[in-house]
Amino acid sequence: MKKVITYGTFDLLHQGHINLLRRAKALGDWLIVGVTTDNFDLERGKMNTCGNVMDRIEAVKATGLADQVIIEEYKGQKIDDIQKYGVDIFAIGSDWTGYFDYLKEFCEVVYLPRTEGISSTQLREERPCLRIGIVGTGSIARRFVPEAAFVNSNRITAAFNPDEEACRAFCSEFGIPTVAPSPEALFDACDAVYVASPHYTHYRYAKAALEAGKHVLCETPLVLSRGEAEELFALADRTGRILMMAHKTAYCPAYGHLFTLLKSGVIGEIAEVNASVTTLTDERSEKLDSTRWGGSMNENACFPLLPILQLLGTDWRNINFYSKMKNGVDMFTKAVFRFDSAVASFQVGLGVKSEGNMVISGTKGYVYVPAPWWKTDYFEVRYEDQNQNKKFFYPFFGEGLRYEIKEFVSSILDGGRQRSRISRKVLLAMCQVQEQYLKGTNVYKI
Ligand code: C2G
Repeated sequence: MKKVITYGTFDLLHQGHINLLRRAKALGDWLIVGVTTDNFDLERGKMNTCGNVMDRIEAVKATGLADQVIIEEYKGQKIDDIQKYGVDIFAIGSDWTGYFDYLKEFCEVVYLPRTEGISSTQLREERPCLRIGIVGTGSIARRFVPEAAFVNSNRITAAFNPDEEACRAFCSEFGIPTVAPSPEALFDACDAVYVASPHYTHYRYAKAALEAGKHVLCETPLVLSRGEAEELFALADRTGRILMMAHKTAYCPAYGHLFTLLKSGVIGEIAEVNASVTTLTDERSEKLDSTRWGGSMNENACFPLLPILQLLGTDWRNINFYSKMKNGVDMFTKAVFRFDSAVASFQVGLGVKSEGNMVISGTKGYVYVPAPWWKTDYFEVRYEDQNQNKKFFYPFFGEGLRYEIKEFVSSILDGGRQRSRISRKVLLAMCQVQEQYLKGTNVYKI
Protein backbone atom coordinates (compact mmCIF):
# COMPACT_ATOMS: atom_id res chain seq x y z
CA MET A 1 0.00 0.00 0.00
CA LYS A 2 1.39 3.37 -1.07
CA LYS A 3 1.07 5.99 1.68
CA VAL A 4 0.90 9.72 0.89
CA ILE A 5 1.14 12.52 3.46
CA THR A 6 0.33 16.23 3.15
CA TYR A 7 0.07 19.12 5.61
CA GLY A 8 -1.65 22.44 5.92
CA THR A 9 -3.62 24.87 8.01
CA PHE A 10 -6.72 24.43 5.81
CA ASP A 11 -8.30 27.60 7.15
CA LEU A 12 -11.74 28.41 5.65
CA LEU A 13 -11.38 25.24 3.55
CA HIS A 14 -11.83 26.06 -0.12
CA GLN A 15 -11.64 24.55 -3.63
CA GLY A 16 -7.84 25.04 -3.77
CA HIS A 17 -7.45 22.81 -0.68
CA ILE A 18 -9.89 20.24 -2.08
CA ASN A 19 -8.03 20.06 -5.41
CA LEU A 20 -4.74 19.65 -3.53
CA LEU A 21 -6.14 16.82 -1.37
CA ARG A 22 -7.64 15.10 -4.42
CA ARG A 23 -4.33 15.28 -6.29
CA ALA A 24 -2.40 14.05 -3.27
CA LYS A 25 -4.78 11.13 -2.80
CA ALA A 26 -4.43 10.15 -6.46
CA LEU A 27 -0.68 9.62 -5.89
CA GLY A 28 -1.26 6.54 -3.71
CA ASP A 29 -3.70 4.34 -1.78
CA TRP A 30 -3.81 5.98 1.66
CA LEU A 31 -3.83 9.72 2.35
CA ILE A 32 -2.68 11.11 5.69
CA VAL A 33 -3.45 14.80 6.27
CA GLY A 34 -1.57 16.75 8.94
CA VAL A 35 -3.51 19.76 10.24
CA THR A 36 -1.46 22.42 12.06
CA THR A 37 -2.35 23.32 15.65
CA ASP A 38 -3.18 26.93 16.50
CA ASN A 39 0.05 27.22 18.50
CA PHE A 40 2.19 25.87 15.70
CA ASP A 41 0.64 28.37 13.30
CA LEU A 42 1.36 31.17 15.76
CA GLU A 43 4.92 29.98 16.05
CA ARG A 44 5.44 30.04 12.28
CA GLY A 45 4.02 33.57 12.11
CA LYS A 46 0.47 32.74 10.94
CA MET A 47 -1.49 35.12 13.17
CA ASN A 48 -4.65 35.44 11.20
CA THR A 49 -6.20 31.98 11.10
CA CYS A 50 -9.98 32.14 11.55
CA GLY A 51 -10.88 28.56 12.44
CA ASN A 52 -9.41 26.77 15.45
CA VAL A 53 -7.70 23.42 15.00
CA MET A 54 -10.88 21.41 15.70
CA ASP A 55 -12.91 23.39 13.13
CA ARG A 56 -10.17 22.91 10.57
CA ILE A 57 -9.86 19.15 11.24
CA GLU A 58 -13.63 18.75 10.87
CA ALA A 59 -13.52 20.60 7.55
CA VAL A 60 -10.75 18.31 6.23
CA LYS A 61 -12.64 15.22 7.40
CA ALA A 62 -15.82 16.45 5.72
CA THR A 63 -14.10 16.40 2.29
CA GLY A 64 -14.05 12.59 2.60
CA LEU A 65 -10.60 12.63 0.95
CA ALA A 66 -8.43 11.96 4.01
CA ASP A 67 -8.00 8.36 5.17
CA GLN A 68 -6.30 9.57 8.34
CA VAL A 69 -6.05 13.00 9.95
CA ILE A 70 -3.19 13.85 12.31
CA ILE A 71 -2.16 16.99 14.14
CA GLU A 72 1.04 18.84 13.28
CA GLU A 73 2.39 20.65 16.32
CA TYR A 74 6.12 21.21 15.97
CA LYS A 75 8.88 22.01 13.52
CA GLY A 76 10.63 18.85 12.38
CA GLN A 77 7.54 16.69 12.92
CA LYS A 78 7.29 15.87 9.22
CA ILE A 79 10.40 13.64 9.40
CA ASP A 80 9.04 11.91 12.52
CA ASP A 81 5.67 11.30 10.83
CA ILE A 82 7.21 9.97 7.62
CA GLN A 83 9.14 7.40 9.64
CA LYS A 84 6.36 6.65 12.12
CA TYR A 85 3.66 6.05 9.49
CA GLY A 86 5.93 4.46 6.83
CA VAL A 87 5.12 7.20 4.30
CA ASP A 88 6.15 6.77 0.63
CA ILE A 89 5.27 10.22 -0.76
CA PHE A 90 5.23 13.69 0.80
CA ALA A 91 2.99 15.99 -1.29
CA ILE A 92 2.47 19.74 -0.97
CA GLY A 93 1.36 22.68 -3.11
CA SER A 94 3.72 24.27 -5.62
CA ASP A 95 3.94 27.48 -3.53
CA TRP A 96 6.39 25.44 -1.44
CA THR A 97 8.55 24.26 -4.38
CA GLY A 98 12.09 23.47 -3.21
CA TYR A 99 11.35 24.22 0.46
CA PHE A 100 10.80 20.58 1.45
CA ASP A 101 13.60 19.03 -0.61
CA TYR A 102 15.30 18.06 2.65
CA LEU A 103 12.61 15.38 3.05
CA LYS A 104 13.92 13.55 -0.06
CA GLU A 105 16.29 11.71 2.25
CA PHE A 106 13.25 10.08 3.87
CA CYS A 107 10.66 9.63 1.06
CA GLU A 108 9.63 10.88 -2.38
CA VAL A 109 8.69 14.58 -2.45
CA VAL A 110 6.05 15.82 -4.91
CA TYR A 111 5.06 19.48 -5.45
CA LEU A 112 1.51 19.58 -6.78
CA PRO A 113 0.10 22.43 -8.88
CA ARG A 114 -1.53 25.11 -6.76
CA THR A 115 -5.04 26.27 -7.71
CA GLU A 116 -4.85 29.85 -8.89
CA GLY A 117 -7.32 32.57 -7.93
CA ILE A 118 -8.37 31.31 -4.52
CA SER A 119 -6.75 31.45 -1.09
CA SER A 120 -7.60 31.56 2.61
CA THR A 121 -6.13 35.08 2.72
CA GLN A 122 -8.56 36.25 0.04
CA LEU A 123 -11.52 34.60 1.81
CA ARG A 124 -10.50 36.19 5.12
CA GLU A 125 -10.46 39.60 3.46
CA GLU A 126 -14.04 39.08 2.31
CA ARG A 127 -15.23 38.44 5.86
CA PRO A 128 -16.71 41.23 8.00
CA CYS A 129 -14.10 43.78 8.98
CA LEU A 130 -13.88 45.79 12.20
CA ARG A 131 -13.29 49.53 11.71
CA ILE A 132 -11.03 50.86 14.46
CA GLY A 133 -10.66 54.52 15.41
CA ILE A 134 -7.68 55.68 17.48
CA VAL A 135 -7.84 58.34 20.20
CA GLY A 136 -4.37 59.73 20.84
CA THR A 137 -1.59 59.62 18.28
CA GLY A 138 1.53 59.34 20.45
CA SER A 139 4.23 56.70 20.66
CA ILE A 140 2.03 53.70 21.54
CA ALA A 141 -0.44 54.51 18.72
CA ARG A 142 2.51 54.61 16.32
CA ARG A 143 3.36 51.06 17.34
CA PHE A 144 -0.27 49.93 17.25
CA VAL A 145 -0.98 50.71 13.59
CA PRO A 146 1.75 48.50 12.04
CA GLU A 147 0.95 45.73 14.54
CA ALA A 148 -2.77 45.79 13.63
CA ALA A 149 -1.78 45.10 10.02
CA PHE A 150 -0.73 41.58 11.10
CA VAL A 151 -4.23 40.82 12.36
CA ASN A 152 -6.95 40.07 9.85
CA SER A 153 -10.47 41.52 9.71
CA ASN A 154 -9.64 45.02 10.95
CA ARG A 155 -8.93 48.40 9.41
CA ILE A 156 -7.82 51.64 11.06
CA THR A 157 -10.32 54.11 9.67
CA ALA A 158 -9.87 57.27 11.75
CA ALA A 159 -7.79 59.01 14.38
CA PHE A 160 -8.45 61.84 16.79
CA ASN A 161 -6.08 64.11 18.68
CA PRO A 162 -7.07 67.53 20.04
CA ASP A 163 -3.86 68.72 18.37
CA GLU A 164 -5.26 68.53 14.84
CA GLU A 165 -1.92 69.16 13.14
CA ALA A 166 -0.34 66.18 14.93
CA CYS A 167 -3.36 64.07 14.01
CA ARG A 168 -3.14 65.05 10.35
CA ALA A 169 0.56 64.14 10.23
CA PHE A 170 -0.14 60.79 11.91
CA CYS A 171 -2.98 59.92 9.51
CA SER A 172 -0.96 60.87 6.48
CA GLU A 173 2.06 58.85 7.65
CA PHE A 174 -0.02 55.71 8.26
CA GLY A 175 -2.56 56.10 5.44
CA ILE A 176 -5.54 56.55 7.79
CA PRO A 177 -8.45 58.04 5.82
CA THR A 178 -10.26 60.17 8.44
CA VAL A 179 -8.65 62.93 10.49
CA ALA A 180 -11.50 63.27 13.03
CA PRO A 181 -12.02 66.84 14.28
CA SER A 182 -13.79 65.60 17.45
CA PRO A 183 -14.34 62.36 19.39
CA GLU A 184 -17.91 62.27 18.03
CA ALA A 185 -16.63 62.45 14.45
CA LEU A 186 -14.24 59.61 15.27
CA PHE A 187 -17.06 57.46 16.67
CA ASP A 188 -19.06 58.03 13.47
CA ALA A 189 -16.21 56.58 11.44
CA CYS A 190 -15.58 53.35 13.39
CA ASP A 191 -17.05 50.34 15.23
CA ALA A 192 -14.39 50.16 17.94
CA VAL A 193 -12.09 52.64 19.64
CA TYR A 194 -8.50 52.19 20.73
CA VAL A 195 -7.84 54.66 23.57
CA ALA A 196 -4.14 55.56 23.46
CA SER A 197 -4.33 59.03 24.99
CA PRO A 198 -2.66 60.17 28.28
CA HIS A 199 -3.74 58.16 31.37
CA TYR A 200 -5.89 60.86 32.90
CA THR A 201 -8.09 61.03 29.78
CA HIS A 202 -8.80 57.26 29.50
CA TYR A 203 -11.97 57.36 31.59
CA ARG A 204 -13.48 60.27 29.66
CA TYR A 205 -12.80 58.84 26.19
CA ALA A 206 -13.67 55.24 27.08
CA LYS A 207 -16.96 56.39 28.60
CA ALA A 208 -17.88 58.53 25.59
CA ALA A 209 -17.01 55.70 23.20
CA LEU A 210 -19.10 53.15 25.10
CA GLU A 211 -22.01 55.61 25.28
CA ALA A 212 -21.75 55.96 21.51
CA GLY A 213 -22.10 52.17 21.24
CA LYS A 214 -18.47 51.46 20.41
CA HIS A 215 -16.28 48.62 21.68
CA VAL A 216 -13.24 49.88 23.56
CA LEU A 217 -9.66 48.70 23.78
CA CYS A 218 -8.00 50.96 26.35
CA GLU A 219 -4.30 51.34 27.04
CA THR A 220 -2.80 50.75 30.48
CA PRO A 221 -3.63 51.89 33.09
CA LEU A 222 -7.30 51.38 32.26
CA VAL A 223 -8.37 54.11 34.69
CA LEU A 224 -6.97 55.39 37.96
CA SER A 225 -9.72 54.43 40.38
CA ARG A 226 -11.83 51.37 41.08
CA GLY A 227 -15.05 53.36 41.00
CA GLU A 228 -14.37 54.62 37.47
CA ALA A 229 -13.56 51.09 36.30
CA GLU A 230 -16.77 49.73 37.84
CA GLU A 231 -18.74 52.44 36.10
CA LEU A 232 -17.17 51.68 32.72
CA PHE A 233 -17.81 47.95 33.03
CA ALA A 234 -21.44 48.56 34.03
CA LEU A 235 -21.78 50.78 30.98
CA ALA A 236 -20.19 48.14 28.72
CA ASP A 237 -22.65 45.55 30.09
CA ARG A 238 -25.62 47.86 29.52
CA THR A 239 -24.61 48.64 25.95
CA GLY A 240 -23.48 45.08 25.19
CA ARG A 241 -20.04 46.29 24.13
CA ILE A 242 -16.58 44.94 24.87
CA LEU A 243 -14.25 46.86 27.15
CA MET A 244 -10.77 45.41 27.18
CA MET A 245 -7.47 46.62 28.60
CA ALA A 246 -4.63 46.69 26.07
CA HIS A 247 -2.16 44.79 28.23
CA LYS A 248 0.33 43.20 25.87
CA THR A 249 1.84 40.83 28.45
CA ALA A 250 -1.50 39.22 29.23
CA TYR A 251 -2.02 38.16 25.62
CA CYS A 252 1.47 37.12 24.56
CA PRO A 253 2.03 33.37 24.13
CA ALA A 254 4.76 32.88 26.77
CA TYR A 255 2.91 34.61 29.60
CA GLY A 256 -0.33 32.78 28.69
CA HIS A 257 1.36 29.41 29.06
CA LEU A 258 3.32 30.42 32.16
CA PHE A 259 0.05 31.35 33.83
CA THR A 260 -1.63 28.01 33.05
CA LEU A 261 1.48 26.06 34.13
CA LEU A 262 1.61 27.86 37.46
CA LYS A 263 -2.11 27.40 38.06
CA SER A 264 -1.64 23.67 37.45
CA GLY A 265 0.90 23.53 40.28
CA VAL A 266 4.32 23.05 38.60
CA ILE A 267 6.09 24.89 41.45
CA GLY A 268 3.66 23.91 44.20
CA GLU A 269 2.04 26.60 46.32
CA ILE A 270 3.22 30.08 45.34
CA ALA A 271 4.88 31.90 48.23
CA GLU A 272 6.30 34.96 46.49
CA VAL A 273 6.07 36.94 43.26
CA ASN A 274 8.68 39.57 42.52
CA ALA A 275 8.75 41.51 39.28
CA SER A 276 10.40 44.67 38.10
CA VAL A 277 9.78 47.04 35.17
CA THR A 278 12.10 50.02 34.76
CA THR A 279 12.65 52.21 31.71
CA LEU A 280 14.98 55.18 32.03
CA THR A 281 13.12 58.18 30.67
CA ASP A 282 14.03 61.78 29.88
CA GLU A 283 13.03 63.97 32.84
CA ARG A 284 11.26 66.35 30.46
CA SER A 285 9.06 63.56 29.11
CA GLU A 286 5.27 63.70 29.68
CA LYS A 287 5.67 60.38 31.45
CA LEU A 288 7.33 62.29 34.31
CA ASP A 289 5.06 65.32 34.21
CA SER A 290 3.29 65.71 37.58
CA THR A 291 0.55 67.86 36.01
CA ARG A 292 -0.32 65.02 33.62
CA TRP A 293 -0.44 62.15 36.13
CA GLY A 294 3.00 60.97 35.15
CA GLY A 295 5.29 58.83 37.29
CA SER A 296 6.50 55.26 37.51
CA MET A 297 3.41 53.85 39.21
CA ASN A 298 0.95 55.26 36.71
CA GLU A 299 3.17 54.36 33.80
CA ASN A 300 4.34 50.85 34.65
CA ALA A 301 2.55 49.32 37.65
CA CYS A 302 -0.02 47.47 35.47
CA PHE A 303 2.72 45.12 34.31
CA PRO A 304 3.87 43.61 37.63
CA LEU A 305 0.33 43.85 39.03
CA LEU A 306 -0.82 41.35 36.41
CA PRO A 307 1.08 38.28 37.69
CA ILE A 308 0.75 39.34 41.34
CA LEU A 309 -3.03 39.65 41.25
CA GLN A 310 -3.62 36.76 38.86
CA LEU A 311 -1.48 34.35 40.86
CA LEU A 312 -2.02 35.45 44.45
CA GLY A 313 -5.55 36.82 44.20
CA THR A 314 -7.10 40.15 45.04
CA ASP A 315 -7.53 39.75 48.82
CA TRP A 316 -4.28 41.32 49.97
CA ARG A 317 -4.05 42.35 53.62
CA ASN A 318 -1.95 45.44 53.01
CA ILE A 319 0.33 47.14 50.52
CA ASN A 320 3.21 49.47 51.37
CA PHE A 321 4.74 51.71 48.74
CA TYR A 322 8.21 53.29 48.94
CA SER A 323 8.71 56.04 46.38
CA LYS A 324 11.79 57.99 45.38
CA MET A 325 10.38 61.37 44.36
CA LYS A 326 11.57 64.14 42.07
CA ASN A 327 9.63 67.13 40.69
CA GLY A 328 6.43 65.85 42.33
CA VAL A 329 6.43 62.40 40.71
CA ASP A 330 7.80 58.99 41.64
CA MET A 331 10.97 58.28 39.68
CA PHE A 332 10.98 54.86 41.32
CA THR A 333 8.55 52.93 43.49
CA LYS A 334 8.87 49.66 45.33
CA ALA A 335 5.62 48.08 46.49
CA VAL A 336 5.31 45.26 49.00
CA PHE A 337 2.11 43.21 49.33
CA ARG A 338 1.16 41.02 52.23
CA PHE A 339 -1.31 38.22 51.46
CA ASP A 340 -2.53 35.59 53.95
CA SER A 341 0.02 33.01 52.87
CA ALA A 342 2.27 34.78 50.37
CA VAL A 343 4.14 38.00 49.75
CA ALA A 344 4.74 39.95 46.58
CA SER A 345 6.77 42.94 45.61
CA PHE A 346 7.50 44.96 42.54
CA GLN A 347 9.79 47.76 41.45
CA VAL A 348 8.78 50.26 38.79
CA GLY A 349 10.99 53.09 37.63
CA LEU A 350 11.34 55.80 35.04
CA GLY A 351 14.36 57.44 36.69
CA VAL A 352 16.04 54.40 38.26
CA LYS A 353 17.25 51.36 36.36
CA SER A 354 17.08 47.83 37.70
CA GLU A 355 17.11 44.25 36.41
CA GLY A 356 13.74 43.71 34.71
CA ASN A 357 13.16 40.08 35.53
CA MET A 358 10.45 38.15 37.35
CA VAL A 359 10.90 35.38 39.89
CA ILE A 360 7.96 33.38 41.21
CA SER A 361 8.83 31.16 44.15
CA GLY A 362 6.88 28.11 45.23
CA THR A 363 7.03 25.21 47.67
CA LYS A 364 8.35 22.83 44.98
CA GLY A 365 10.45 25.11 42.77
CA TYR A 366 10.53 28.52 41.13
CA VAL A 367 10.06 30.22 37.79
CA TYR A 368 12.66 32.58 36.39
CA VAL A 369 11.65 34.92 33.58
CA PRO A 370 14.58 37.00 32.30
CA ALA A 371 14.33 40.69 31.44
CA PRO A 372 12.28 42.02 29.85
CA TRP A 373 9.83 39.54 31.39
CA TRP A 374 6.75 41.56 30.29
CA LYS A 375 7.47 40.76 26.65
CA THR A 376 9.20 37.48 27.03
CA ASP A 377 9.55 34.60 24.64
CA TYR A 378 11.33 32.39 27.17
CA PHE A 379 11.23 31.25 30.79
CA GLU A 380 12.58 28.49 32.99
CA VAL A 381 11.01 26.33 35.67
CA ARG A 382 13.75 25.41 38.16
CA TYR A 383 13.91 22.84 40.94
CA GLU A 384 16.25 21.77 43.75
CA ASP A 385 17.20 18.83 41.53
CA GLN A 386 18.55 20.69 38.50
CA ASN A 387 17.93 17.66 36.26
CA GLN A 388 14.23 18.47 36.53
CA ASN A 389 14.67 22.06 35.25
CA LYS A 390 12.77 22.91 32.09
CA LYS A 391 13.13 25.74 29.58
CA PHE A 392 10.17 26.99 27.56
CA PHE A 393 10.40 29.00 24.32
CA TYR A 394 7.62 30.83 22.47
CA PRO A 395 7.14 33.23 19.58
CA PHE A 396 6.94 36.93 20.32
CA PHE A 397 6.70 38.84 17.10
CA GLY A 398 7.31 42.55 16.61
CA GLU A 399 6.17 44.79 19.43
CA GLY A 400 3.82 42.08 20.67
CA LEU A 401 0.69 44.25 20.41
CA ARG A 402 -0.71 42.01 17.67
CA TYR A 403 -1.75 39.36 20.24
CA GLU A 404 -4.04 41.70 22.20
CA ILE A 405 -5.38 43.18 18.95
CA LYS A 406 -6.21 39.71 17.64
CA GLU A 407 -8.07 38.88 20.85
CA PHE A 408 -10.00 42.16 20.73
CA VAL A 409 -10.98 41.86 17.06
CA SER A 410 -11.99 38.22 17.25
CA SER A 411 -13.96 38.69 20.50
CA ILE A 412 -16.07 41.25 18.67
CA LEU A 413 -16.42 39.47 15.35
CA ASP A 414 -17.17 36.11 16.98
CA GLY A 415 -20.38 37.38 18.50
CA GLY A 416 -19.25 40.06 20.93
CA ARG A 417 -18.41 37.63 23.72
CA GLN A 418 -15.74 38.94 26.05
CA ARG A 419 -12.94 36.37 26.32
CA SER A 420 -10.52 38.53 28.22
CA ARG A 421 -7.40 36.84 29.57
CA ILE A 422 -7.66 39.18 32.58
CA SER A 423 -10.70 38.69 34.78
CA ARG A 424 -12.80 41.69 35.69
CA LYS A 425 -11.92 41.09 39.33
CA VAL A 426 -8.21 41.48 38.54
CA LEU A 427 -8.82 44.56 36.38
CA LEU A 428 -10.80 46.23 39.16
CA ALA A 429 -8.12 45.32 41.71
CA MET A 430 -5.44 46.85 39.47
CA CYS A 431 -7.34 50.14 39.42
CA GLN A 432 -7.84 49.90 43.17
CA VAL A 433 -4.07 49.60 43.74
CA GLN A 434 -3.45 52.66 41.54
CA GLU A 435 -6.12 54.53 43.46
CA GLN A 436 -4.64 53.61 46.84
CA TYR A 437 -1.27 54.88 45.65
CA LEU A 438 -2.70 58.15 44.34
CA LYS A 439 -4.53 58.69 47.63
CA GLY A 440 -1.23 58.24 49.46
CA THR A 441 -2.35 55.34 51.67
CA ASN A 442 0.78 53.59 53.01
CA VAL A 443 2.95 55.55 50.60
CA TYR A 444 6.36 56.39 52.08
CA LYS A 445 8.19 59.05 50.10
CA ILE A 446 11.99 59.12 50.12
N1 C2G B 1 -3.17 25.18 -1.74
C1 C2G B 1 -3.42 25.03 -3.10
N2 C2G B 1 -4.09 26.00 -3.78
C2 C2G B 1 -4.53 27.12 -3.15
C3 C2G B 1 -4.31 27.28 -1.78
C4 C2G B 1 -3.63 26.28 -1.08
O1 C2G B 1 -3.01 24.03 -3.70
N3 C2G B 1 -5.16 28.05 -3.85
C5 C2G B 1 -2.43 24.14 -0.99
C6 C2G B 1 -1.12 24.64 -0.36
O2 C2G B 1 -0.09 24.66 -1.34
C7 C2G B 1 -0.87 23.55 0.69
C8 C2G B 1 -2.30 23.19 1.14
O3 C2G B 1 -3.18 23.67 0.10
O4 C2G B 1 -0.28 22.40 0.12
C9 C2G B 1 -2.67 23.80 2.46
O5 C2G B 1 -2.45 25.21 2.39
P1 C2G B 1 -2.49 26.14 3.70
O6 C2G B 1 -3.72 25.83 4.45
O7 C2G B 1 -2.21 27.51 3.29
O8 C2G B 1 -1.31 25.57 4.61
P2 C2G B 1 0.23 25.94 4.51
O9 C2G B 1 0.56 27.14 5.30
O10 C2G B 1 0.66 25.90 3.07
O11 C2G B 1 0.87 24.70 5.31
O12 C2G B 1 3.11 22.33 7.85
C10 C2G B 1 2.21 23.10 7.12
C11 C2G B 1 2.63 23.06 5.73
O13 C2G B 1 4.00 23.35 5.71
C12 C2G B 1 1.95 23.99 4.77
